Amino acid sequence: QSYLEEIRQASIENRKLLSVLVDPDKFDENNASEFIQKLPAEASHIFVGGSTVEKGRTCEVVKVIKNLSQLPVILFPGDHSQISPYADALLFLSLISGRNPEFLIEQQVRSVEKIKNTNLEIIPTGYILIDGGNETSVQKVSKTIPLHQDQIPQIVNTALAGQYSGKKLLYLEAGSGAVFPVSAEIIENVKSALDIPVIVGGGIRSIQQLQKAYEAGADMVVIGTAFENGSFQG
Ligand code: 1GP
Repeated sequence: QSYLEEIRQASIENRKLLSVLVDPDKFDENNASEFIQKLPAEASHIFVGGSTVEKGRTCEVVKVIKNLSQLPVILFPGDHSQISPYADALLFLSLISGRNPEFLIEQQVRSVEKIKNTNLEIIPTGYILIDGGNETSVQKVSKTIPLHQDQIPQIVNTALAGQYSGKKLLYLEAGSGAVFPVSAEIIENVKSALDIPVIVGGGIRSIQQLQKAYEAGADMVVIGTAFENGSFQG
């Protein structure tokens, strides 16, 4: 079974995917079963990760979720400390919109010892940070400047550079808690230029925004904050 293959297949068949992002620092194990039960029926994946996570928390959280849910659990790590062998797959991220070697290669090299003896499926993923109207923690932690929403050719070229260098997924990120999500125009342009599946996340809080992202061509949408605090406008 390949999780990447499932995402690719869904993309080909135009079956839209919805990933719920769990930030281990904000996850309350005591309410875990309630949280899982309340997830929308459309949820297809659970991502686990955050910009900064207290050491060791990721493993605990992944184990709790794996016990309660059948959904694939995919790591979406902010750094190498957030790698857990109990998850199903790992987005092996490179922050290709930025020019900070720490998140282009250093964290990746540092994660190898933790990954190489696990069964985690490694999914090379190009990660592009786009301005969402506020300074998000990914911007602060990565010390990179997001691409502006107007810079569409630059965003498309960055995405294509990711695909040409072998990334299997492309993630358009406005940052957790973004004021506004990645625009439909950006998603349309990136999707039509690329052959690989496109993931979109950051600042999506309503069914309208979710539909808009899907209609623009997102294969998978990631929602964290709005499910975390129960504020999603369904
Ligand atoms: C962050 O894209 C995700 O990486 C989710 O963002 O918390 O704003 O939903 P939100």
